[in-house]
Amino acid sequence: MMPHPKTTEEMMAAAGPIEKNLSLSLLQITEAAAVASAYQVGKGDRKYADHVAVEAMRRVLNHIDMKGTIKIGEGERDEAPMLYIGEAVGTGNGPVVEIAVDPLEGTNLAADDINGSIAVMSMAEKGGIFYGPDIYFDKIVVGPKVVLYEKKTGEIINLDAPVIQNLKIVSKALDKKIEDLVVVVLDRDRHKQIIKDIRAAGARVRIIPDGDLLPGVMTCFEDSGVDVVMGAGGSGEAVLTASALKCLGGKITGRLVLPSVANEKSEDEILKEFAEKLPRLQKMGIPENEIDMIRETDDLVPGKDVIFAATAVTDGPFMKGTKLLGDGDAYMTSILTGSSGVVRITQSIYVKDKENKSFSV
Ligand code: VTB
Ligand code: MG
Ligand code: MG
Repeated sequence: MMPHPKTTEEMMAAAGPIEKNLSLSLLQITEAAAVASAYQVGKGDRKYADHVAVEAMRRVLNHIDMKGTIKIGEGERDEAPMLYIGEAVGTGNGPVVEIAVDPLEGTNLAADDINGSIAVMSMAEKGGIFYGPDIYFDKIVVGPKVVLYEKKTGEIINLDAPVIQNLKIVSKALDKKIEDLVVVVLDRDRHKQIIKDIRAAGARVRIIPDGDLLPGVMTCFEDSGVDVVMGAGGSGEAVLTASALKCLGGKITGRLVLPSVANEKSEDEILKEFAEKLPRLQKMGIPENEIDMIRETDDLVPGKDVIFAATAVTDGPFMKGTKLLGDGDAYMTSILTGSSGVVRITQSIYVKDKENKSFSV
């Protein structure tokens, strides 16, 4: 017998305490960062755009009643102005919450006013977010239909398999010709081979300058125009992608790689970096023999009560960029989702002077 479909009430009831109590706070955090960086869009200073996003996030975070810890993000040392890995955030009263963050994902995109930059964060309960360094993560991201197909057939997406084999699985799972599949890949020298392989398999490649996190989320939306994301990006971005996938039913599979390996450096450089990074990795609970193990959605985000929010800074897929309406007023769209399965694409308008302002969206 078919399982009885869930009612909306049942879905709401399925939300854990973090989703129930902190979803709106999470949205406010990404919105605050997006507004702050919106003032810097097109100004060519990516570092400053990043800086204001970090500061805005920290200000809002520290008003929230929770015992939060940044588990993965950017900047590993305790030097302001980053939200550094290991930083304690929140008032210190309330639930224990683990956080993955990228205050401004796509700093270049924001600085040059190119589509796709977002302010993004995810949260989960204790032990719910992968604790790891800000290095690279080589990956394949696919949507829920592929996960279902894997379960039915036992044919599994595998990072070490030939590209064509993985694309054949996606093609069958989505019931699309390989020729019609769109694979998003970051425009980096390290991806020259994979781009060739995808094209040789007959699929299309969408090469993007930065920001392969949101395309990963898009794999979960039918007709979003993105079927797969492949290639190495930041590990923080991978955990954030995994948080969204966990809520939406998609899958990420991949492994951590050191920057020198990802960017094809000399043997000496690789050894040097390895020696530098190893103690740091070990301190985070990643022994040498586990650095390059395959990690999937549940390894990156073991949490059950997971929430994810991204607010568009510049225009992007299913979201309009943050618009500044004058006098500090702003209009923005976000995606907010949680483990219960509820997905919200929200619009927010911040109107500071209600009497003197007429506004449109
Ligand atoms: C990717 C991309 C990001 O960093 O994670 C990339 O999705 C990886 O770093 O938008 P490299 O630029 O060194 O390749 C970003 O471009 C910026 O965080
Ligand atoms: Mg980033
Ligand atoms: Mg960033």
